[in-house]
Amino acid sequence: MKRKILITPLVCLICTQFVFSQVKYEFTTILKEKFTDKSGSILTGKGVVVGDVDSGIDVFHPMFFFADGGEFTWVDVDNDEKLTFGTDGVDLNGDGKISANEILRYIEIRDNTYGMLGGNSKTYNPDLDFLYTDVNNNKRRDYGIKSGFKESDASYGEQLLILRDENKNGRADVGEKLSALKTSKVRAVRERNGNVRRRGTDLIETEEDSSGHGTGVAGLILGGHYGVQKNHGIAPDAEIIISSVDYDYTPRFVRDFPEIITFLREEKINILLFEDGEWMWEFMDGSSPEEQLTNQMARDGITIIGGAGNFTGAKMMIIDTLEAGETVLLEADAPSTSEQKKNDGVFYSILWRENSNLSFTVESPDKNKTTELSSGSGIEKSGAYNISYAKTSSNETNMFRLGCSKNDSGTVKGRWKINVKADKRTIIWAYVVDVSQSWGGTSHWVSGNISDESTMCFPSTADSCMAIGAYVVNFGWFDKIGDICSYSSKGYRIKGGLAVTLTAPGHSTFSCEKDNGWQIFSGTSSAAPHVVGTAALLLQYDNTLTHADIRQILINSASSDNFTGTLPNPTWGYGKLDKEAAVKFLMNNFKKNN
Ligand SMILES: [Ca+2]
Ligand SMILES: [Ca+2]
Ligand SMILES: [Ca+2]
Ligand SMILES: [Ca+2]
Repeated sequence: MKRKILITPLVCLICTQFVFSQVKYEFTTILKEKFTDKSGSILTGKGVVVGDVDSGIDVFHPMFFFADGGEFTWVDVDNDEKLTFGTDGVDLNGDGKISANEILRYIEIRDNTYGMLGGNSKTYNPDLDFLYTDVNNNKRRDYGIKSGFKESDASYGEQLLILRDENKNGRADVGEKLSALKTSKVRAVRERNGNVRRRGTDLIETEEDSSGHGTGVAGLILGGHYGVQKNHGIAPDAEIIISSVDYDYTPRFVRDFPEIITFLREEKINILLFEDGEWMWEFMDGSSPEEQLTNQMARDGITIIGGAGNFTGAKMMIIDTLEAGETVLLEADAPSTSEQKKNDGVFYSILWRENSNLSFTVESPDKNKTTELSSGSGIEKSGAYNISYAKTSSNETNMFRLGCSKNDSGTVKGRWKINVKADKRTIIWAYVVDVSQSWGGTSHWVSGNISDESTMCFPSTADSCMAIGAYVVNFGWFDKIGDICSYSSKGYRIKGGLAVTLTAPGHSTFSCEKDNGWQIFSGTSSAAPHVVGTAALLLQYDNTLTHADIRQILINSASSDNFTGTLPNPTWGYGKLDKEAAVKFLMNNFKKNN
């Protein structure tokens, strides 16, 4: 899958064409019980603002508008007691007549779930599809600036509506109500170039979601409408602000990370969600300015949550102990093409915490070697290759980093050998990645002590961040339902202490997809939004809850089973998210510390 966004590829599903429809699947974002806040309103995340570091969002998806445009009864113009598309209508202007611009049609929401949701029926399914008034009678829903709509237009296009299918028979019966969708749930988007789009000003002009990832994440948190359709996000009345990531070609892959986080802080969000995972050229010890800023935000009361990463099993990490005077050989293979991209760069970083001197020689695929490198920075020529290197340190962690390319923009294909020598006993953490920035380990270690012991990713390495692992629901490739996803990052932080705080449903869950679709959404990308949505419910109940309060509530209410074993542990953290138990714990047991 593209970049370091925390989703995993669907290759296995795509090539096998399973028929899923006969099985009943779990909607992991629907609470099994109804809860109300202190004033009697249902807990839907109302009043809570989530900030998400992500790929963007499809602001036109019907799941991202509040149903605040009024209630209407549809009019059975041809008197056949059925909702007849292109004939029947809705009297939006209340003049007692159905005018040409009030005729109803529906959008068939594309069901990209291999039949799991049972959509794509080519008939109107109120559980999944949306109604609209086909103002220009061209039989499709027009929307956006290009079709002449403005920021002030309800649902940013031809009027969207949802059916209140009161008798739950999957049809529009005479007398059943429609709710008009109006206001966007998206408060603002910081686009990839830093430009900010705001609801009420120019949100309608927001750039496309670059990969569709953020649309899936937002759908899990706050898509849809409580109690109306088959599926909706955990907190459908929350609002979201997206800070879109743009990726560079070399590490740090995320551009403008400080600005991305600062923007969300200034927007006064209640919850910050990291939907990006990095490992290259990071100290992984929480020392970066961005992680420090995150810690300050947590102290200021903002709840910080991130996907732990999909890094386990990727063969991109080595953990080894070198004795004094010992030399170890770390070997990596790089392909010429990496996820359809010419692989013209491979990167390494080696971290250690001891106050020891390490030296490195790098042998490029043409078997030329650098001199012994141990300090400073520069560029070494090694045959046809250029090897940039730097030794740096945070206050606590040492890093030796390498960036390797070939003359004349050639590929880095072949076997890379790094000899590491230590002057005293030293534990090293050694990472590799190539230009694909892929979870798939397209360039990966082939010798050395390849390890999955501690596979946590930045920026969930921040001290303040609740890092969320993913477990299997509905369908796993190789993993049992209920068990941890084999790729879910785990283990310990480099400073010690458990890396994973909690786990949540991550594979396979359902969310909306950009361009009017539904999709299967998987990865720690999917797990973290489940925790975010739950935190939004808690904050609606008590908006004085701090990051530490929410962490305590989630940990205390997390569940265990035969898969988790004794908790806490390095794979599961404090256990599986239990949404209902978390709300009950807050209502019945929680004592605020301050
Ligand atoms: Ca009719
Ligand atoms: Ca009318
Ligand atoms: Ca139209
Ligand atoms: Ca009905």
